Parts: sequence; structure tokens; C-alpha cells
Amino acid sequence: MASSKSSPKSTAKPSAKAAASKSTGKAASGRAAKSKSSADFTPEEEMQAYRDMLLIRRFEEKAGQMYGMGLIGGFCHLYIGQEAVVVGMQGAIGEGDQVITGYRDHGHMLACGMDPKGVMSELTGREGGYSRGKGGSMHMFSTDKHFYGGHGIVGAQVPLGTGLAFSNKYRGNDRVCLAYFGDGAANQGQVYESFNMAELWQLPVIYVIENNQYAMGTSIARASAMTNLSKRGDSFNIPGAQVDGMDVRAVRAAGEEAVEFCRSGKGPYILEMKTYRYRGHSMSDPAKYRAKEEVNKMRQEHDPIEQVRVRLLEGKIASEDDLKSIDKEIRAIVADAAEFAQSSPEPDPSELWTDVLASVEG
Ligand SMILES: Cc1ncc(C[n+]2csc(CCOP(=O)(O)OP(=O)(O)O)c2C)c(N)n1
Ligand SMILES: [Mg+2]
Repeated sequence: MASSKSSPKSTAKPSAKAAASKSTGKAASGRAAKSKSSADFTPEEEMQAYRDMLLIRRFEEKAGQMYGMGLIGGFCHLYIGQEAVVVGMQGAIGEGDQVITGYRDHGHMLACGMDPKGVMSELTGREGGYSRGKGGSMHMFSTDKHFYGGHGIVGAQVPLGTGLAFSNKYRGNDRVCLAYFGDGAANQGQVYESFNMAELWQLPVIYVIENNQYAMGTSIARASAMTNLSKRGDSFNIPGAQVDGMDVRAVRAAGEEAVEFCRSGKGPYILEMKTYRYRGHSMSDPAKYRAKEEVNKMRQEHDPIEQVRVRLLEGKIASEDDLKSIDKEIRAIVADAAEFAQSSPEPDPSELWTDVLASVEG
């Protein structure tokens, strides 16, 4: 359902206590009242964005730590640095809209409102995980939260997301699908087959390209003949925009425009989010292909969470103490998730035979 944009901009500044009481341990998915100009956030929206991005950051830091301790096996791709993209986009969509992405997916799940305990225990391969411990980092789903994975094959989620948009159109609901993929995936053939069909059939899909500048160890400049990814839909007549993906307000504003376009039946839209990942491609990547100074510069000058923190403090929306207590509260949520993920039992061997085939009703 389209988010309401008619609510007047609130001037009330929430107390840290009021803001703290909103915490559920899940990043908020639906949105309440929105500011008039979507590039501006109300104080409540700033607080919520801060909280939602911080939950993802702290969760990922903990996952990295647990991986280092041998508690998480297999692949694990952290989202640290890119938090503003999912939090901003989640603020632009409404209840029932779908999300699908690749393997760098923990942030997307938390932004969709999935339980940190269920995500963390999937990482540790335990029964309490979203795929009952059988999927791991790259294979988690929650149809309740309209999250469709979690896909390890680069670009595979793009035709699947296009299919979700097709189902929306076929069923005549007004839902929009966000199909996220990376700058590396943007060079995949299946992406362009999807673009063609989406435009031909005017499907309600937003292709959110998370351009974090690297595909494993290869920079976009080395791998792409045309680096303005927002124009990759030109030959299909799909409109696109480049967005500062480190600024949650810019992301939500661009997201709202794209959502309005798609929901009104005008077909697909491309958003290129210019973002950056602070960690290596996966936990086994020492990231020797880029200078430490490059990473430090992004962290110091463009960090998405720090930007909101400064606005909260300078606008006197929150004090240092308020922010410290939010951090403490979020660390506790993540610690609980980590504890649950280590105490949940491993799946029973009989589970090897379940969830292999799906039964289709009717
Ligand atoms: C079809 C396919 N080819 C290659 C790989 C190996 N691979 C995994 S991630 C990756 C890089 C993708 O980079 P990008 O799309 O920019 O996403 P990011 O990791 O930066 O989020 C590659 C080549 C794969 N998983 N699937
Ligand atoms: Mg990339």
C-alpha cells in the first residue's frame, strides 16, 4: 500500500526515552507519519533511521566476530557501510511490497523486520534459524515479511524479482517489488533479459543497484565499459537515477519517486545507489586490492550512521547520553540474538529430507 505522504512535518522532538521504547529489536518496516518533503526527515524519522541502521551495523559486527571465532561457517558477506540503502528504501515502500536480493543480505532481512535471533541462528546453522539451520547466510526467506531471499548466484535474484512483479501485475494488486543487485551483477546477461520483459509488460519492479564500487576484488572501472549504472535501462526505455546511497534521506526520497512511478502502472525503474562496503567481499577477503586510505576516507567523510548522528546532535533532537543508551539497547538486542544462535540446537539429521520439494496448492 502506498505510504501516506500527507502528514504534516512534525516539529516535536522525541525524548530519547520515547524513542527507546519503540525498539522491538527489528528494524521498522512499515512507516508512520512522513515529512512533507521526503528529502527532509522529521525528528522521529531521524531517530528511527539511526536506530535501524545501527541495528544492522552492530549485528554485522557481531556476525564478523562470531565468524572469526569459528561459530559461523561457510560464506558470510557483511553489509557494513551500505546501511542507508536498505533503511532508506524500506522507508519508501509499504506493507506487502516485496524485497529480494543477493548474498549480502543480512541488512535487507533486518530492514524488512525479520527477527535478529532467527537471522543469527541461521548463520550458526541452528534449528532456530529462518531456514531451520539448513540455508546459512545466503539462503533465508520470510514470506511473512515479504522477503524472498538471499541468493548466492550473482544476478539470479533479478529475474526472480521480475517474476514477483509479474505476479503482482497478474493478480492485480498494487504491490511493488524491490530487486537489489550489485555493480558486478549489473553486467550479467539475465539482468537485461529481465529489463526487456519488465518494460515490455510494464511490471512494478524497482531495480536497486547497490554500486559499492567493487565486485569481489575488481573495481567497477576495471570491469564495466559504462559505469553510470542508472543508464543501463536506456535501451529499454527504463528511467533511472543516481543516488547518494550513503545518505538515508536521499535514498528514501529517490525511492518514493520510483515507488510512485511503479505503483501507478508506468513500469520498472532503476535506482543506482552509490555506496561503499567497508569490509572485504566476504570474511575470507583481506581486501588488498584497495588502499586503506580509500576505506578510511569513506568512513570518515560519508558514513551513513555518523551523518544522522551529527544531525541528531546538532538539531538537539538527541543528546550524547540518549545516543549512548540507544547503542546500549541495540547491543543488548544483538547479544541476545548471538546467545540464542549459540544455544539453539543443531537441526536433527532427519531434516535432511524435509523442504526438498514444495507442495503446490490448488
Ligand atoms: C553466476 C556467478 N558468477 C560468479 C560468482 C562469484 N561471485 C560471487 S560474488 C561476486 C561479485 C559480485 O559483485 P557485486 O554484484 O558488485 O556485489 P557485491 O558483492 O559488491 O555486493 C562474484 C563474481 C557467483 N556467485 N555467481
Ligand atoms: Mg559490488
